[in-house]
Amino acid sequence: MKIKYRWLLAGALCCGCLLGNAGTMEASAAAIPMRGVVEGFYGTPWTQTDRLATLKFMQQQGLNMYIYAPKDDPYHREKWREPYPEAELQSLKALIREARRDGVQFVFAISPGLDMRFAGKAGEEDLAALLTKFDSLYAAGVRQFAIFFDDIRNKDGQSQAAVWNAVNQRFIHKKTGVKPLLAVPTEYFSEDMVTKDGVKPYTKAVASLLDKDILVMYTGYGVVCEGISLADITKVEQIYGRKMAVWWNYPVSDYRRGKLALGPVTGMEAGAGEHMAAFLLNPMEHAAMSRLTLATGADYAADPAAYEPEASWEKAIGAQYGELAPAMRIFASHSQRMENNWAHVGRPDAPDVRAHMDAFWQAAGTGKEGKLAGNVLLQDFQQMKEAAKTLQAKLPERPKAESQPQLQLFTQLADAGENVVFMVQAKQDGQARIAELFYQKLLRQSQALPKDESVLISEKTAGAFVQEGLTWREHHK
Ligand code: LOG
Repeated sequence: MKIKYRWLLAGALCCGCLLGNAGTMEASAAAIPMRGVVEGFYGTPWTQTDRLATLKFMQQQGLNMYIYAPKDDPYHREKWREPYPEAELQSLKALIREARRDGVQFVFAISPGLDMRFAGKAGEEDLAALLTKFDSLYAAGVRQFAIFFDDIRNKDGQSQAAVWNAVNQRFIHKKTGVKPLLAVPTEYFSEDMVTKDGVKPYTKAVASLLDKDILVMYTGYGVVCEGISLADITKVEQIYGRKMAVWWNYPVSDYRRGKLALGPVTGMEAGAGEHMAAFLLNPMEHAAMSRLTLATGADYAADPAAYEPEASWEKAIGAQYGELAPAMRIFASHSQRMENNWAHVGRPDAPDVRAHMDAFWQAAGTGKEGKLAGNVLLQDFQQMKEAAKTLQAKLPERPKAESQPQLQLFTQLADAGENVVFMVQAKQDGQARIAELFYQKLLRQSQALPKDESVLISEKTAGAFVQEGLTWREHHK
């Protein structure tokens, strides 16, 4: 473990300021009271090393809450009734100690909803099992707890509320020094809470029955969505009769694992932050590469009204990557948008380069202008290749390991992009045979690209440009 932990130190030395001079941020009066990380993603949970390093990082960023909720820790979800084996319990204790040192509130979450029974004797037994589990974690030093019912079949709001309230009254209120209980309901995004006829039965039941001192988390209008509007958060605040905690699903990438989410927190409407009791970011399974977004989330939560995504992102890149900042800025710029048929979040990938591409196609075939537009793009591709090369050579071990596949694809796309420009320019210069050679090369390069979504970057910018080049060729044989 000691050795693994070194990447941080090595990084600090190598980059000058990976950790060093960030200093501890003071919370302003405008800060969202609880702010931090919910390790709540599917997939390989963070390692102990990741978690210890993240807690330290959080302290430097002024983040004060870490919720332990890895979906694939069996003792958190699937085998929630079973006690932690001794070794795992010792690891948790070490985290709790570290969190205390760092001024971070450690919250233990359980997700019992896959098979929890609610009624009759079986219901009593399962409630008892949950309380026993919480007892063991209280003994280990945990002073704040959460019960999550997201992503389950059960939609019995009344029974779920009874569990939350029973735990609240029998455990949270009874034990010394325990902070309010946190809850994630089964309808945890606002579009799922209402129909055109009003609030749905599940949410209505939970909202009306749940003890007022229980903190409720929600993810915005969707699971993964563009942002939190003032109207949306106040609507949910009214439904639940309390200020909501936000579970923010960026930079989490478990639904699109080939992509790194490296952009800033975006889409937070003015005034929405004042209605947040908590702001918690769900990170990527890649702990080191999650830090760019986490730093911007820290800025947002420290003072929502003063937050500027671009400035905060630039600051984070500079603070975390030092002399590598220019290269990281180029790479990260191409890896911000997270999108599929149901998820939409983050800034578009490299919009400046995309604009150059659009200008290039617009000008293609128009002589001098086309040449100029091509040259601008060639410069972009050159910078991309240099950035990837620099990062491959100089990134500390952990961030490098986490971004290796994407760095490689980034280089491939820049190479192929160059060939598109060369091909089009040769054709326009009347050099059909040379254009054909570039086309053959482009074809080989495009065939070498990953066929599935296991590695992704710049899908609608550098990625799309390769396809656009092939399509152009189809029309200009
Ligand atoms: C899960 C979460 C997952 C995220 C993104 C919540 C409350 N729950 O759809 O564990 O990481 O979406 O895939 C979720 O967001 N469910």
